[in-house]
Amino acid sequence: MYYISISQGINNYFRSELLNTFYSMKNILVIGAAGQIGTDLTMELRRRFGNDNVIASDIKSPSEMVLNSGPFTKVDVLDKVGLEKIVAKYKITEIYHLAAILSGNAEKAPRRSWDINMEGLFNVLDVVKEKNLDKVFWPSSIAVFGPSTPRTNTPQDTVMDPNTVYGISKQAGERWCEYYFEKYGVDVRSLRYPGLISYSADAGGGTTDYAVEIFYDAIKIKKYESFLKEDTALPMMFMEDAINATIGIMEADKDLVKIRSSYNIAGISFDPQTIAKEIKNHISEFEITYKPDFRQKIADSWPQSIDESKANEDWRWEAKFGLKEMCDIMLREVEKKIKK
Ligand code: NAD
Ligand code: AKB
Repeated sequence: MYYISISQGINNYFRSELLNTFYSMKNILVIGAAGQIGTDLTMELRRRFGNDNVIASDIKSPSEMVLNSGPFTKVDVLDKVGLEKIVAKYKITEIYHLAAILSGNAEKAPRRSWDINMEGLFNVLDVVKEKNLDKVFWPSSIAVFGPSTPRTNTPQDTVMDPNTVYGISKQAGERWCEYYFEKYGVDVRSLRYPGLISYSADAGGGTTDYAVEIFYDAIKIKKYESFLKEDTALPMMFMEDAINATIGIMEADKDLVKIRSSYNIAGISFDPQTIAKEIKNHISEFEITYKPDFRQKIADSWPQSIDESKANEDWRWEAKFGLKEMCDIMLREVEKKIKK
């Protein structure tokens, strides 16, 4: 017994030393950590790589969960000098750059949104290049596609004619990411996220936000007025899948990441009437009505479903959550949150 506990102690000691050595090799900066993805991504990165090794940053304060679990620092991604100081102070080795203005909000402030989305990306890419950081993640979106793109099973390489400020910035961003990889060897990795569905933080002003809001209204008032028409199908993804894809591509061997613009990932495709039906299976009184607004036109220009075969082949990506599993979790977690 005595010997076993000593050997366990030694094992534990070496395991924690090993983890410390591993952790100390990796210091991650998350920019946009107060947002919908940043909140969940920061927590998962901290769980995997250690709280102190994941520095959260944003222009606004993050959730208490993020604030209380590790370092947080305010930074405007447009302030390159500020960014450099943080990179030096925390000996950052890799960056997840999430700060952006999403599709709906960007249409309300085009030039400002362009500046944040593009100048922000340039600042991050330049810091990674100049300070010789290991790698950087930057998300693109299904918004890179446009009205002339094939709308079902949209291929990785196809016509792209985005007609929103946000979509144009994502398409330009993809080109620049590939350019920085080819010209300067910056190890940039990127995914074209579908609409993301989560409960930890609110959605950030996009066209797919209805698929998050609907759960809150279904639980609070048993009805929802959708700003998209009933048959507007879009690709969506549960956040846990999105986080796994994000960390998955960042942790993949460099040689496996063959596309340096951005990878298609598919998720689940559904329209408002289908998700409403699934919610009704849990809340029988739930009713949905439709009042399309300016976001309808944006949604009409985006794919309905995505071909993700390159991501499946290159770095073995596979999603786990279907519509039913996602709705079960969302209803349970949003209810808990509302009751708190
Ligand atoms: P979000 O709006 O919820 O979060 C963005 C965060 O960036 C916010 O917390 C905001 O305060 C911060 N930010 C804005 N301007 C900043 C600045 N100048 N400096 C520092 N921080 C700033 O967005 P999200 O949904 O978390 O999206 C994160 C990224 O993923 C974005 O690039 C977005 O385009 C992309 N994306 C998101 C989705 C989705 O469905 N959520 C889908 C496709 C792509
Ligand atoms: C948006 O609707 O703007 C985002 C996205 C799909 O990029 N959710």
